[in-house]
Amino acid sequence: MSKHNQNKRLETEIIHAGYDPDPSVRSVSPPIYQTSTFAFESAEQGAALFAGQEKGFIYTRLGNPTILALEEALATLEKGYGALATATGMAAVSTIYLAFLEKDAHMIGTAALYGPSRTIIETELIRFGVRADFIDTSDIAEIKKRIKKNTKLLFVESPANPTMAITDLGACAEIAREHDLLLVVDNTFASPVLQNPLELGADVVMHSLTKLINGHSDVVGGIIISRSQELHKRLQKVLRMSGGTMDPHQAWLVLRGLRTLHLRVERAQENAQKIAAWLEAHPKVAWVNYPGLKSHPQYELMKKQMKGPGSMISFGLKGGYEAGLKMINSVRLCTLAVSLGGIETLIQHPASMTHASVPKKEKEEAGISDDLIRLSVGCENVEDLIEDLEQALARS
Ligand code: LCS
Repeated sequence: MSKHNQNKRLETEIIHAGYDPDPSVRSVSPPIYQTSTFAFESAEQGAALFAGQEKGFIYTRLGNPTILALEEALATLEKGYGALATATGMAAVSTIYLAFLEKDAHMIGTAALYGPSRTIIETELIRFGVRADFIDTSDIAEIKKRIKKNTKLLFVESPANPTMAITDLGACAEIAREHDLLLVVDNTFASPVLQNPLELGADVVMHSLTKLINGHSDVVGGIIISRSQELHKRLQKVLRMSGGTMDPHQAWLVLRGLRTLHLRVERAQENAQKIAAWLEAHPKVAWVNYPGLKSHPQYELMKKQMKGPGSMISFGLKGGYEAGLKMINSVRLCTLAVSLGGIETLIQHPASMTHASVPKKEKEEAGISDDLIRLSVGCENVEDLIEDLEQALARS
């Protein structure tokens, strides 16, 4: 545990948590332990390590010092007992499902979940009898109605991808406690800078590290942070066996990106707030979903449970799908690409891209309409971004 891990303020923890200068050579940047395995001093020591009687590293799938530095940093930032780094965000999702959903179990999930987080249940886990109700989790009464005897998990994404709907996490935590369910929150869109679900009563938090936390669109990764030792141990057991663990070099890259998280989140959010207001006032724009606008249905809830609305916007044009396609084909500074949370602004069409795996009817019910365009606002100069969006709208 780093000496900096002493309840310092968030900006300080982002920069220091998880690592102190290495005692052997005093390197300020953490070493990359690019090794698959660790030598034992003796056969007896190897046996003691495997038996858990001695602490130490054995084999990188089971643990590695560079990966541990990232895990400790994120456990600190999300105020959890412990964290587990995974190969991708989807490895985090599937580890959570594998750990907590047994044969014939039922799950309640946010309808506008990242496409594959939903599709893996509906097309793969269904083979083991697992069923899920994907609903608008911002409607708390609806969650209560869907609970069954075999419901094990309440899996919430807030803000949701790509509708930006916000779910009351405190209310969900209460329901989860009352009905003996686990509340898991995908906190990718907020990052620990804007929202700490464990503090609001969640049991497990996860992120796609590919997004805001790494922040440079050059690495994939995921993380699972648990409230308790019991949950952490359960997830650790499943992750180590199923093998969706992280590589040391990947962990080092994510740690490097993490160290500027607060600066990037603040700047991108400032840009997003200006762009959302500008879009809302534009004559060609039909609607804008951004939790920082008073027109957002959960604007007050956002102010209550988040420190800010973030940098993701979705919107539709009066000219609908056709006009939207022309617009995203006409951007010059913004990049037409999936993913989000990087320093560069990305634009995409969820119905045919990130959420293509979700059937049309379910997409419509979840609010992922054909005209929806998603903008991940980056850290560029906001005037340059608005000029680019303006010229693209002129062509739409
Ligand atoms: N959770 C959320 C909220 C996501 O947005 C994504 C990926 C994942 C989990 C999965 O993470 P990955 O395995 O990709 O690291 N979202 C993407 C998106 O909206 N565009 O491209 C990927």
